[in-house]
Amino acid sequence: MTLPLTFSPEVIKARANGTPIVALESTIITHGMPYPQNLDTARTVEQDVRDAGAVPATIAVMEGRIQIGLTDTDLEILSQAEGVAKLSRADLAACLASGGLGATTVAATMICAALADIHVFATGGIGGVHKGAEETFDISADLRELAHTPVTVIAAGPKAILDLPKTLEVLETLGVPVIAYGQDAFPAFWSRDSGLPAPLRMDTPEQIAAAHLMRMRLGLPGGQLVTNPIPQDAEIASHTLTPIIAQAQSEADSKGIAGKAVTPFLLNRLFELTKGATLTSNIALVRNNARLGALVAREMQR
Ligand code: PSU
Ligand code: MN
Repeated sequence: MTLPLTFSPEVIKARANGTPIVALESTIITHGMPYPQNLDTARTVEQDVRDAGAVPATIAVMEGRIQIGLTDTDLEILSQAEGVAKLSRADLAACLASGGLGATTVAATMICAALADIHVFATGGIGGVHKGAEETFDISADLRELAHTPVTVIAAGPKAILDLPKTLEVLETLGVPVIAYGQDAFPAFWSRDSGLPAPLRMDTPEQIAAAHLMRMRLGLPGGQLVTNPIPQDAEIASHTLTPIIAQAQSEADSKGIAGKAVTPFLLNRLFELTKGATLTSNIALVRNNARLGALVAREMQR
């Protein structure tokens, strides 16, 4: 049986020419940002990858096939579609088998990227261990995917809606290299410094690419998490966000929001409560990660 993979014309060309490719996820489009900013951002981030010398491959499931690279029409459909499935490792095959439409999370995007022989993936933030996980057991499948699938993921760190010390502990248990780019501190999405030290630090795309290739040579399964601090001018002070996150979290608890709905609910409430400031920052950090992703992909290709 052949894989249900469809490559966009741009990605087909890149594969033929040996141009470096950077995977991008689609849950950020369908569940992470409102329309029309989601569409604008998807287009802008793709262009950032091109401007940095690589080809973007935004990944989603459409009509029961894994699309590696979306056309502009695909992006328009996805950004406005209602009720798109949020696909993680557990849901991917079922959505494909039923011919459905779905957006891929970090975990599912890693799986699809690896199937397409793409080693670098840039996004905003990964999922992690949620606050109160000792009660709810809510730990994102993104963490185990990093331990399984050989893709280097460039993110701005886990969102401050998560429990960061527990997230780092789980990543350590799973044997996932957690690298801060250009600083010692572990970045926390909207802020450059979580107050926690990062387990590893790297200062160049070359180092990141070399470490990825070395893991493969050693036969170690899994990828790496590169945490790239948000640009300084887009940062939101943690003393501003902390009370707002607490409010959003308590609303989620009292409404009984659980499972897959937690992350989208919290992101949307933060957007409303900060009058859009979290979205502006989110866009800036995704773009920053896309540019670094392109540089790492170029190094990996050499
Ligand atoms: N970061 C964002 N927006 C998002 C997500 C992360 O800024 O929408 C998505 C990613 O796709 C990530 C997912 O993989 O949330 C994690 O969801 P969960 O906690 O349910 O695994
Ligand atoms: Mn979850």
